[in-house]
Amino acid sequence: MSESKRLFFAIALPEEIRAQIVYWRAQHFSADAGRPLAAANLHLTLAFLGNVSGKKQRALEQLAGRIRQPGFTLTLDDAGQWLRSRVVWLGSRQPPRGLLQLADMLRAQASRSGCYQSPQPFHPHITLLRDASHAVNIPPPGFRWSFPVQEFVLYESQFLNGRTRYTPLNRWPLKTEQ
Ligand code: 3AM
Repeated sequence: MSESKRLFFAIALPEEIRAQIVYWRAQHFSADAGRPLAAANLHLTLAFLGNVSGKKQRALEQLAGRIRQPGFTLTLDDAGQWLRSRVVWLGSRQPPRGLLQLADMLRAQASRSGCYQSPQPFHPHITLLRDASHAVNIPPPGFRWSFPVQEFVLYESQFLNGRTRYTPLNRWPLKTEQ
């Protein structure tokens, strides 16, 4: 039997947006605010799958390949902190409908395939800092970060040599924006 992998579906961020976010984060948050995610790891999770066997991964990939959703523009114009989960995040004041529909579909497919899905509503966000256990001042994003989302990605999450690494395993296109 093949080994299981820790998997999640997410949206990747363009490299130049990641660089701008990391620069903004370094300007506004001190080292004791929390543990910054590496630039390469910045992403927006759509559905967390947990530990998945090779067989289940292939079934989930087939289902993902059947999704016919339009692309959308993602604007990162909101930021905040969740003290319970100890994260500082970036998000959208008005998440696009296409994003919410895509996450709904992937979460429903995951749930039907036996991957536990939290009953909590989906709050699309990009985690910037983890272990942010004390309240910090969150400035508004300095300017609008907007970019077209034309695909979604299946990532493997690994913890190796004290570091978290996210490796893209597969990706699927969204339909061209109207
Ligand atoms: O980008 P964020 O931080 O929202 O928090 C984990 C991360 O999402 C989330 O999956 C993404 C990649 O690791 N995650 C990890 N364990 C989880 C769990 N048990 C989880 N989401 C839900 N349930």
